[in-house]
Amino acid sequence: MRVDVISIFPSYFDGLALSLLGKARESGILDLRVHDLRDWTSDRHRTVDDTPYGGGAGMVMKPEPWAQALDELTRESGAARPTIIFPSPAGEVFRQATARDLAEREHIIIGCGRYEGIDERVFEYAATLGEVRLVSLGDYVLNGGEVAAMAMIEAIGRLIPGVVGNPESLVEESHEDGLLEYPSYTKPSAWRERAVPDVLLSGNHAAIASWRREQQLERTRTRRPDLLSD
Ligand code: 6GU
Repeated sequence: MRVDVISIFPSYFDGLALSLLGKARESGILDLRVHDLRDWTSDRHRTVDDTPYGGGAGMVMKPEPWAQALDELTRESGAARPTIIFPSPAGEVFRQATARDLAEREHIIIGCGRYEGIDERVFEYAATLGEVRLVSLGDYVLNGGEVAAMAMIEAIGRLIPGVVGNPESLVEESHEDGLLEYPSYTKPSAWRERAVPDVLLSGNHAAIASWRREQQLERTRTRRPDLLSD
């Protein structure tokens, strides 16, 4: 999978190379390229923003650098129509199902906006080049799309076959089956007056499986009832 990120703060993404995804990049499974939006400006000050029509607080990102960047990156990859993601608190909510869907794409472009947003015409133009998705991490506001993009890249990247060493570690996780994960324990079996639940030491695999399922349901009921109702 190829992922192109467009940002005015490309160094945000340096840390991604250090984590789990670093291995995926070295082995060629994930071709992650981070670009500076200012490289597609043509004025001396490398301007990416301007005042909003109609007035109001803050600045809006100018359309032309975005169009230049999207044109070049879609042309360059050669592949089919890319998926173009714009992280936005006004987008659809990013879920595990979203990550699974996006992990199948050949080419993803992520456009990270800053300031009060990007000129609306950029989204219309991008839709002529690929499939546009506005995606939010949740109901709170970040200063820009970079942190959200990193979360999405990590969630998507770890689902690409070969990125996570043991594929079984992907299935017994929170959200994979719509429930929260069951609790885990390791040695010692007694620690600071706290014992590991007896059933886990019993060797009875059927009993362990049903205990874990109950724990998942109970946790989901108390912490995330919304997951059970919708
Ligand atoms: Cl994707 N972007 C911004 N700026 N804020 C957010 C978000 C995204 N998701 C939650 N808050």
